[in-house]
Amino acid sequence: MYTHTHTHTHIQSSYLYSREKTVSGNMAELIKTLLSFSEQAGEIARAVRQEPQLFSLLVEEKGEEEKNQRFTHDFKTLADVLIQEALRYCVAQAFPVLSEYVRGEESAEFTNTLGETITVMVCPTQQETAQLLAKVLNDNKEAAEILATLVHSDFSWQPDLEFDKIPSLPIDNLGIWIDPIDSTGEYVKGDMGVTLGNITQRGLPCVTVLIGVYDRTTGLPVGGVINQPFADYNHEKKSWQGKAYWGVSWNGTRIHNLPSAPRMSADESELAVVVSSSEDKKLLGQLTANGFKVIFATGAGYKILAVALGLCAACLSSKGSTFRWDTAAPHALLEAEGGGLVDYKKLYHLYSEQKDVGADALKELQIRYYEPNPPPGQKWNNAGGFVAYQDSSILPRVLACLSQ
Ligand code: 2IP
Ligand code: CA
Repeated sequence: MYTHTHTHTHIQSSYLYSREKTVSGNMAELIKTLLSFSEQAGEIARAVRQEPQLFSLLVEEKGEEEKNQRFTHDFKTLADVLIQEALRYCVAQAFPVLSEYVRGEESAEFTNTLGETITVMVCPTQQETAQLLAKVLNDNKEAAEILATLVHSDFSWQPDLEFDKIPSLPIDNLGIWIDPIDSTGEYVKGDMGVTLGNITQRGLPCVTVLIGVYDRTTGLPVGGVINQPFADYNHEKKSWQGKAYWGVSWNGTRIHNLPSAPRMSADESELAVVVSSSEDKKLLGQLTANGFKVIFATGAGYKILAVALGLCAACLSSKGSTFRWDTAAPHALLEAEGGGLVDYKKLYHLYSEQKDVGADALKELQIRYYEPNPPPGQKWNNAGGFVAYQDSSILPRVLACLSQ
């Protein structure tokens, strides 16, 4: 098995890799293209926020049927829909064989303030895209032009050295999940961020662009890209800088650009578990009573990324508050590190019966990304919750205290 880590790479402004020029179908090219796209998505996300008038124009409330169980007010933004549709376009251009296998959180329909419903898509030319976007933006041609320019820009970039180590694996049997902007609530609010230790609990740093790649036969994640458009704030320049992380795990190859931070050992007295603020209070009490440090953070993608970055030992969600698009990308990063993301309820049940969970059982319990849940459940809901880990030795300790 091949594993390699190095310090994470900031995407540089000196772009050398051009995705437009690569149409070959292998894993290395796919990840490069997705990473380059994620940087473009980050640019769109930042551009929309930096223009306050544009931003207020773009925000609209989600329809009743789309509302997340927990949020009374949930938002989707044109940035969300635009990023998703831009990925669909980008994949169709570079990898036609995958074009019908891109799934996303958002519906491409957007209603402008005049009540007109428009299907947002990227058109063959910048001019056509600008015309379409102008309709969404109540004929604000200037705003439409800025966005169309961003969408049609060729975001080529300098790949990090690890890329050369990704084997030329075939891609024909893969599928893609995108959550164009995870933590939309924080994106709309736009706060700078509140941190506890190394973890940002809320604010713009919790916003991520999540792109997960899975095997259509096994349903398991095989690659992923996470872009954090608002990772660091530069006070001098008064602007945000992004970070991007990627990982590949397939047929014994494990490679990623996550930092090689020292992993926490299960013996450490105070282990951090990151959870949603809506997590079950009894469960939180059991964790703290057993020496775990419980940290609340927003953003499903950000929380699991925190595990992949080694900032906490695990991320736990006991309820069905996330969807496949929230977990596919960070799950792939964890797999690339030798970790995983398993169904919480199934894991708990197995542990209760056997008081042990072996490697084979863990493989079985990994969340899969190919098939929807049977009715009456919500199609792509992670209904049994999940536990995300970098090192599986943490699981028995978490489970032991939960079954007390
Ligand atoms: C949300 C977002 C929320 C998360 C929720 C996701 O996705 O990541 O932050 O809740 O599960 O569905 P929490 O932060 O409590 O974990 P989106 O912002 O894309 O709707
Ligand atoms: Ca999400």
